[in-house]
Amino acid sequence: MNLEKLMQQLEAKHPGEQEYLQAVREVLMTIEEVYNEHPEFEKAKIAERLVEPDRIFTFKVPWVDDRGEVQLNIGYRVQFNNAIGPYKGGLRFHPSVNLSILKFLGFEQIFKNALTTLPMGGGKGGSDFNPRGKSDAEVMRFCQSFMLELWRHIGADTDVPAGDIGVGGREIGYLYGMYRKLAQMNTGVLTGKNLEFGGSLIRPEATGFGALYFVKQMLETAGHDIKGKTVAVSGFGNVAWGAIIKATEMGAKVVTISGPDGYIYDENGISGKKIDYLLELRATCNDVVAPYAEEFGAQFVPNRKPWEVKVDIALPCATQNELNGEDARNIINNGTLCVAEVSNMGCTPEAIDLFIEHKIMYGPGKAVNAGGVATSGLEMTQNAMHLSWGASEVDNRLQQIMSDIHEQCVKYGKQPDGYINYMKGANVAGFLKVAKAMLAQGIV
Ligand code: 2IT
Repeated sequence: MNLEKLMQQLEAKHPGEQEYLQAVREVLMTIEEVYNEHPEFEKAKIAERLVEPDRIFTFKVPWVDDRGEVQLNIGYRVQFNNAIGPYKGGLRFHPSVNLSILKFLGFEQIFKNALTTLPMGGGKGGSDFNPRGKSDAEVMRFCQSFMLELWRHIGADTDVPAGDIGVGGREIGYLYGMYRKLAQMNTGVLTGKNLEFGGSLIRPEATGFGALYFVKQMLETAGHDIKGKTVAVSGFGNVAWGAIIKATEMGAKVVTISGPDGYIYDENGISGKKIDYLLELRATCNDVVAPYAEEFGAQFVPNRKPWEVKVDIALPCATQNELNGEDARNIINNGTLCVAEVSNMGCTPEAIDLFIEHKIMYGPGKAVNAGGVATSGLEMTQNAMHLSWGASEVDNRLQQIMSDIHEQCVKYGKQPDGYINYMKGANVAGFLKVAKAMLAQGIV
């Protein structure tokens, strides 16, 4: 593989798509060695075929707001790779959404889904719709208009969307209602559904729970116990919520959350009804964390990120590239043991290089946060069987899956000096599964 040449070609075809090019470079860099040991990969141009999405749909989403004014957004679905199963991945509704972001997320999803051990390909979609300040009725009309286009391209055995930033149970409900009406079918075409119409227990908690199962194993592998450790979390949405619940249950103390307005430092720990309060904050749709400080007498630090707080474990739970080189230097100086991305591509390449250079445990999003999509996979399984499992059945499977992912990372990421490069391990394990599937299925 000629990495630089491949990147140049990709850059020429997709100019300025920074997040997408960043995600591709990271994967190619870490798989280069194993790729070159398999001449059959080069011969079948696996790398070139893997970095290009199978197809992309973009569509207009017109809707009417509460004042009767017509609004327009753009909708997207990127179907990236379905060599090992139907396209699978979330929908993101956020004003920052563009093709670069959705292609990076779709690309990451291929390897993440491969790691889950379940048969799911990679896809992602969404819209530049901004849910901030919107009423329920506006969100419903937007979701209905969005599905009016999307429904043609998805299906329980072809492409199964779910939630991501800005898309939770409420949005999935509206999307599902419109799909059911248009397709005249009740199927597992979306995951993250409410329990009454085919959703799975534990799915709302799964991303955060899975992340903590993974972090616990990272720590144990290095001879540490999670009990009594302090944790910095960024974000305050669904992913942060699940992570805080499980970290607290495991005996760790979470001392921060954050929003676009700044971060909260709560030295007493975010537990009990403070965790429930996060759901209330989210439900206001104002996208701020400052009210937490007034409610519980904690410290609010405006316009700053939580990575300056001295903790044992750092968990980015907000969005891509939220932790940069400067943050990484703070984290290293503070003697932090472990950084695990619960958000997708939470750390910049500079931050990751610093962690690896300083031998700090670093878990990449595609391994750490895979419990979310894995439990979506379990929701698909239950839908296909027309039954539902109890919470412990789902949770046990989730724990087993996270443990399998950890094992794959160690297998392919352990260095001769004993340091585990989880980024390399996750990328190589995910890649090998997909590459072998592509190879076996010919040039298609
Ligand atoms: O980034 C992710 O893995 C998700 N947003 C969840 C995707 C899914 O299909 O459950």
